[in-house]
Amino acid sequence: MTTHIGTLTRPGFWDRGLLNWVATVDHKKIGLMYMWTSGTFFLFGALMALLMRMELAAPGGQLMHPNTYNQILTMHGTTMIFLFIIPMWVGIANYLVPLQIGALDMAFPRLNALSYWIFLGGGLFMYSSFLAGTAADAGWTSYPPLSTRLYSAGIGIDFWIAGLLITGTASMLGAVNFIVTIWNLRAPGMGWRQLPLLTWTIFVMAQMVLFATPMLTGGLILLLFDRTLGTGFFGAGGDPVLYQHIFWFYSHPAVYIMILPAFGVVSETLPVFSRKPIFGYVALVAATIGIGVLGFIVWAHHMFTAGMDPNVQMVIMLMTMMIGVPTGVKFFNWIGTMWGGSLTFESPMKFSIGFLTMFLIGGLSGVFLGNTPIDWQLHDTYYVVAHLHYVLFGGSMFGLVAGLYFYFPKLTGKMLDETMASWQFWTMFIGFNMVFFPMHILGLKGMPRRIYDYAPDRGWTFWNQFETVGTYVLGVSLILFLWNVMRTLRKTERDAGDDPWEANTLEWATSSPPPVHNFDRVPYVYSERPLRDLRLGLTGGDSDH
Ligand code: HAS
Ligand code: CU
Repeated sequence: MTTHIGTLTRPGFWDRGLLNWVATVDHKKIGLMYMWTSGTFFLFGALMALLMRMELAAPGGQLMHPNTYNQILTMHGTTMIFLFIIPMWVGIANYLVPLQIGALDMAFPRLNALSYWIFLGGGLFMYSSFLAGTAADAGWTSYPPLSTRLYSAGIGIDFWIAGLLITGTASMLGAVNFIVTIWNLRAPGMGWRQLPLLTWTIFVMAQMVLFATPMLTGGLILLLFDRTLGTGFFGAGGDPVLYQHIFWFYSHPAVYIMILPAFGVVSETLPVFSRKPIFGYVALVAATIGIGVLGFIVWAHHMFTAGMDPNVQMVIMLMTMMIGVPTGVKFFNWIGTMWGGSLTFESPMKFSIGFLTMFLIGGLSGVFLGNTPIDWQLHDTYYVVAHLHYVLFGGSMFGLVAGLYFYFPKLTGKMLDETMASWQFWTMFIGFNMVFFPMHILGLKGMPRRIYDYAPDRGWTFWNQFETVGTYVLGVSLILFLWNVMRTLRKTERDAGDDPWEANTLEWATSSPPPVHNFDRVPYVYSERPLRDLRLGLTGGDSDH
């Protein structure tokens, strides 16, 4: 397939087989490569989760050496955050943002390809530490002194640092690209008030990436100096709490980087499957920006127990409570969108509702943890592990799967099987709650996080066993999803059509999958629902649809 548009033109040699993917600068292919790569990293992350749950199923050593457990714990968290959720959203955004705004491609197609290859290199580099014998073992937060040479002498943490520096570079390049694309390449008529809500969340997310990531970069370089050059920024003679400030100045915004696109996805799906306009478009945009700003001033709620002035704790606590407000605004708008609508429960809607309910639980446990006296009790217990999985799995992951079901027909032209999707939803919903709800109870019973074993007389055994069984249920759900995807990809007929869900935004105006140049003709945009305008002929016959 040869293309004829500007920089996209490629000679025939590069059009063949794999070369076509290696040399591509098409945002859709790059998006798919991000998605396949991060999906593969997810499988490794999930395997490590399974191993941890098998180890914790009963008191006493089961499978592995304690240090192996630490490595698996660290690489599980790192993989899920840096190599799965964030790049998966980048992939989805890569595919969809230019389509949603009616653009030909990203603003800098070559930079886009470069970002992907740097990301892949960083991920593989980090994983190669397994081949070198030791992976990082100080948790995904890598706090000194645990992460200093004194406590972790192997090569693992050095690989971890370098890997993150590389993938961080890819993130920043990608962020610049998204910002410029959304700023400059919108379709005629599409002002900020008409920008699709998913694109809005990507726009804010990209700015958070751009402002937060340099902080992590700086911190990691100093940590690397401590480990390799014998400096004392955080380690011997230095200040380990300084590392925590730097780390969380990045990583707290990072949690909203992981949730904002999920907010975007449900803001797209809920109106479609409620057959109503989104309730409170402006409020939703304002809340997205509000979260983006507030996300930068609450980082110290991760450090309440690190020894902090009580007055500072009070301020951080209040800020942390405040971030529930824009999130709550979103919540009530989503409920307002569904209220009185003609709801249908196709797979994207099921997962969107799964998102709403599960993220609510995670958000509320976050508010509890934001209260200093409560956090003094619960910090570093399984309660925090429960919170982070309700927001990241119950939130980001459910939102992600909703998005995958919603957009799969656009990406492939084929519809996934709804019966299997339903089975997948229920196994995921039940398995998820089996694994993670009891973690609240275990945390309240004092079970610390990041342990590889526990004594039989602590009363933690039953719920740990229960959680391990839940992990198998989640495993079934994952297999159902992969099976559904593989089976559907092998189907020959394209049964989806351009707009299977009767959706609202421009990506549904073009064919499924879209042609290389995205649109034969970009319609003029009059509202935030240009496709509905076209369907109902509200635009004065501007189009032949
Ligand atoms: Fe969090 C730890 C507080 C949202 C992810 N969070 C983590 C960690 C991760 C994570 C990964 O203050 C662990 C890091 C590690 O490894 O150590 N988090 C919050 C708060 C919110 C929040 C207040 N977190 C997220 C999101 C994440 C995420 C989103 C990723 C996707 N989190 C904390 C705190 C810790 C923490 C402490 C440190 C714990 C420790 O000790 O280590 C908020 O953004 C949540 C807002 C959402 C809601 C729900 C919807 C709102 C409605 C409005 C009405 C509700 C009101 C609340 C007014 C609140 C419906 C008051 C009512 C009550 C009934 C309480
Ligand atoms: Cu936080």
